[in-house]
Amino acid sequence: MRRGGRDGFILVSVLVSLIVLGGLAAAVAYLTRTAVVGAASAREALVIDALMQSGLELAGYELFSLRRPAELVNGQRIRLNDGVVTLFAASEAGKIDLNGAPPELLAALWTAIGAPGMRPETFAARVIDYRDLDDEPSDNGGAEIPQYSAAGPNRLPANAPFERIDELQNVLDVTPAQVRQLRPYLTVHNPDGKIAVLEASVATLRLIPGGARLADQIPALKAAAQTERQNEGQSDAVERLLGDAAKFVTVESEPKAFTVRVEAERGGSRRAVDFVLTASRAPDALYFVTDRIERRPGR
Ligand SMILES: [Ca+2]
Repeated sequence: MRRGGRDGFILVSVLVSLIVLGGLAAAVAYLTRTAVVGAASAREALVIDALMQSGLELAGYELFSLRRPAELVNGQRIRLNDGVVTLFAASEAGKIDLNGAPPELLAALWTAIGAPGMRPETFAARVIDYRDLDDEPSDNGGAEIPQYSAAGPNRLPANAPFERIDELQNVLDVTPAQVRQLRPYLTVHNPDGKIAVLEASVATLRLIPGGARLADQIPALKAAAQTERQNEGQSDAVERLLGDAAKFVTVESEPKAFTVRVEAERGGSRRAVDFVLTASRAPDALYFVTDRIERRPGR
């Protein structure tokens, strides 16, 4: 009885040991498997990073060194050793700058998207009051600290330049949905505020006060001179089209800043990043990457 009890005790302790050992073995197996899976996904991430970097450097070389127009870089699909990279590029010089644009241009943009709830002049005044350093509300319904405070707690104008387009939704009575509509026309990387005619979309040219003729004729002019962008004849022809739009635009074609989206694919993995590339004045660099935003692949 005593002996049997003792055997029973031994058996129980062996059983406990086996369970513990079994548990340990399972844990070790799990950890090993996790480490293997982890190493594979770390390698995958490195390869995607390398594809991304190659795409970015290729786009930078084409835009700033070869000075290819953004529209020729846009849509390029390149097969590299280990995957595929797709490039999308748009010149920031062809967009309306939230910090540099004059009120007439901001008002024209608001009119173009047909946004309700605010007069175009009021939108322009509020954008300018949000970014200017002073606390004096502009005419036409501008807004500074008292108007923001009345709208709710923690509401204030930045009284500093916009750093991102998304910041526009902090401007009094501008909604996130309206920011989404405005976004394709806007930038914060064209600080002198003039729209580069040869870089702008037709939709942007069309909304510029007096820009309808430019919008109608620029596409044909660009197609004719696609390979000779520095061509004087083309510049003269564009100059003649400017008319009343002249105060809002420039014909200069010096590359300044671009948004480049690089989409990298390999196997089932995809990644997309928007980079902002800004021309550099440093002798050893053509451009700087001044912003980087992770995006969902596909657009
Ligand atoms: Ca202000």
